[in-house]
Amino acid sequence: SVLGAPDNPGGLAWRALSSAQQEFIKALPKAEVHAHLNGCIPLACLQELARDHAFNGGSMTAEVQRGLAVLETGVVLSEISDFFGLFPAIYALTSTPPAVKKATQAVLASFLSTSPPQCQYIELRTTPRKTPHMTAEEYLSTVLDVIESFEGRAALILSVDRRMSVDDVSRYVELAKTLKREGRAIVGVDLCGDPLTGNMEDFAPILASVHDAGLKLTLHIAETPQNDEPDTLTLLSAKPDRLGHATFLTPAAQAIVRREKIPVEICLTSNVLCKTVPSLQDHHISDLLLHQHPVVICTDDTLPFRNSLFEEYALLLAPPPLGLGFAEVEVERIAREGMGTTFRSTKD
Ligand code: 6MZ
Repeated sequence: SVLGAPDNPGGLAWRALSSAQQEFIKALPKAEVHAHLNGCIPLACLQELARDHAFNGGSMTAEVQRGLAVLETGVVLSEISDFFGLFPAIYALTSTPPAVKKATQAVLASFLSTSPPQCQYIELRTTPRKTPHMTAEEYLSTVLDVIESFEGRAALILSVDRRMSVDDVSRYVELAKTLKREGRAIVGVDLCGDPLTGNMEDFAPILASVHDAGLKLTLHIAETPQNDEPDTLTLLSAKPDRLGHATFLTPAAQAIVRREKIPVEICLTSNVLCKTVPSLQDHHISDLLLHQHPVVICTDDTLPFRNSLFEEYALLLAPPPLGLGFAEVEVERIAREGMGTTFRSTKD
C-alpha cells in the first residue's frame, strides 16, 4: 500500500473521504518535487538494508539501533531540531553504492510504480555524501543511473546542506553543473539541512551561479521562526525558482515572493508533525491560495512522517477539521498548477 500510518493527519483525512473522492485523488495527474531521498526510503527497504548491512559485517552501533527503532515505531517530534538526529542511522545503512542503488530504486518505485502511481513525475533531491566506501561522485552517479532508468519520469535535484563548509558547497555546486553539462538527468540545486545552522551570506552567490549552467534553484527558506529576515532576504538574493516551506516569511520577504510569484513547495504533514505550524487549519497554504500564489503539494520525508502524496491531497479535500475542505475543482487546479512548477525544461 502507498498509504502511511492510519493515525497521522493525512491517514485520518484519507479515511474521511468517500471512495469516489479517493478515486478522484488517485486519478489526478500530480508532480512530486520536494522529496528527500534518504527521508523517503520505504520502511521495508530500510529493514532490508539493515539486514544487508549486518550480513556484510557492518556494525550496528547503539545510535543506529535507536534510530531504526524510532523509525519502525513512528516518530514523535517535539520540535524540528529532533528531526535531524534521525539521519545518522539512515546514513549508516546507505553508505555503499549497492545500498544507495537499492534505496533509490525503492524510493522511486514507491512514487512511480504503484498502481496507480502517486505521481506522474518526480524531482528527487539528495545531498551528495562521501563515505569510506564511495566518493560523492560515485554516490551521485549511482542515484542518477537509477533515476535515468525511469526514462523522463524522474529527475535529480542536488541538495547542499546548510551545515556544509563554503568550500564543499562550491565543490558540489560545480559538480551539479558538470553533471548537467554531461547530459545527466539533473534539473536543479537545493539548499536543505537544519534551518538553525549556517551563514547564508557566503552561500548565496554560489547558489545563484547554478542558473548560468541552465540549472534551477530551490531553497528551504524561513522554515522556522528562528530564520530571521536577513537570512531569508540573503537567500532570496540568489533568485530561487521555487521555495521550500516559506512558513515564516517576514512582510519584506513576502513582498518579494509575491511580486516574483515564486512557487512554494507545500509539505503539510511535515510542517504539522515538525510543529512549525500550530495546526493544519493555520497552515500558510490557505493564505497563499487566497492570494492566488503558485504552490505544489509534496511529501518531504515519507519514512519518518509515514505520509504519501495521496494523503497530502486528502488533506486538501477532506472537510475541516481533518482537512482544508477545498472543492474537487480547486484540488484539481492545485495539482495542475503544481505540474507547472517543475524544473523540466519544455524541450525535454
Ligand atoms: C530541511 C531537510 C528536511 O539529502 O540525504 N532534510 N532539511 N528541512 C527538512 N524538513 C523536515 N527534511 C530532510 O535526505 C536527507 C536530508 O534531507 C534534509 C536533511 O539535511 C537530511 O539529512 P538526503 O537524501
